[in-house]
Amino acid sequence: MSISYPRDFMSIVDDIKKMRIRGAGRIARAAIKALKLVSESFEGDDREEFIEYIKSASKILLNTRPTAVSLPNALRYVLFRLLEEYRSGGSLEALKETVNKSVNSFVKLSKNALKKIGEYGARLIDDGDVILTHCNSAAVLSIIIKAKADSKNISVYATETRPRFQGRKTIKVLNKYGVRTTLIVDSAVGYFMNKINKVFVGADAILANGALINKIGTFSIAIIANEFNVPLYVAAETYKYSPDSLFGVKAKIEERSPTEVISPSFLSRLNYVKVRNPAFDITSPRYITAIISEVGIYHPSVFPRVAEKIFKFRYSELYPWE
Ligand code: RUB
Repeated sequence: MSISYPRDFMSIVDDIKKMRIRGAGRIARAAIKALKLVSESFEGDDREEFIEYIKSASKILLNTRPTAVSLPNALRYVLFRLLEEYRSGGSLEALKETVNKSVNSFVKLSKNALKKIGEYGARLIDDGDVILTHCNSAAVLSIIIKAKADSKNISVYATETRPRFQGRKTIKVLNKYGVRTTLIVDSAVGYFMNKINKVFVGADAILANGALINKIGTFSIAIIANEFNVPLYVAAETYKYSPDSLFGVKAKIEERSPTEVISPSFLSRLNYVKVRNPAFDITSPRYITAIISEVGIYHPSVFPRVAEKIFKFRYSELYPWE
C-alpha cells in the first residue's frame, strides 16, 4: 500500500535534497519540523498506524542527505520520546502532543546551542585575529559575529567552497555584520595560511575517535594549518556526534552529481574522463585543536563522552525508525 504524505512535508524533503535547505543544523531543524507536519496530518485513529506513519516519514527524511548526523540525531530525539509515550500506553492525542513538544524543544535547544557556541568560541578570539573559515557554518558564524559584537578587531578569509559556493553565503553574512572579509578560491588556502592565526570550521559529524566530517576541503585545510602551526577549532553542537561510529558503522560520505562540477555536454565529449564529487571529507583528530560545543570547549578525544552525556543516546535503540 502506498502511503501519502502532506505536500508541505514533501516540499521540505525536496528542499533538503536540492540543498535549498542546507548546513547540518538547519537540515536537522527542518527535518523534524517536517515530521511535525506529518504527525498533524494523520487522520486515522490507530496508535500503531500512527507510529508506522511517523517511522516511514522518518526514513524518507533520512534519505535526503546521508552525511550530516544532526538529521538522524534530531529524529532520534523525537522518536525516543514518542516511543516512550507509545509504550506507556499514551493515547493518539498524547502521541501527537509528544511529537509536537519534542520537535519544539529540539528546535529550541538547537538555537540555544548556536548562541552558547558563539559565546564560548568568541572567548578564543583575540583582538587583531585573522580567521580562516570554510563553507558556510551557522555555528562558526555565531562565533565570529559574537567576537565582532564584543568589539574585537578581527578579519576573516572565507573560501568560496566549490562546487556549490557556500562561501558566498558566508561572506554575505559577514558583510552584513561589518566584518572585514577576503574571499579566496579553495586552492589558495596554502598561499594565505601565513596570514591566518586561527581556523574555524563547522561539523557535519564528529566520530567516536574525535575525527571530524565536514565540507570537502576541510581535511586539506587542516593539514595546511598544522604545517603552519595555526590552531584549528571545530564549532559543533553535541548533536553532531555520531553514536553509531562507536560500533564501527562507517560514515556515509555523500557523492554528488558530476554536473555540479562540469557541464554534461563538455563531459560527454571526453571518453576517458569521469568526475568524482564527494561533498565531505574526514579530518583526523590529530589536526583538531579543540571542539567548541554548547556546553564548553573540549579536546576531540573528550567531546564524544560529553556529547553522549548531554544527548543521552540510547545505544539499545539507535535506529528507532526501524
Ligand atoms: C555544510 C557544511 C557545514 C556543516 C556545519 O555543507 O559542511 O560546515 O554542515 O554547518 P552543505 P552548521 O552545504 O553541503 O550542507 O554549523 O550550520 O550546522
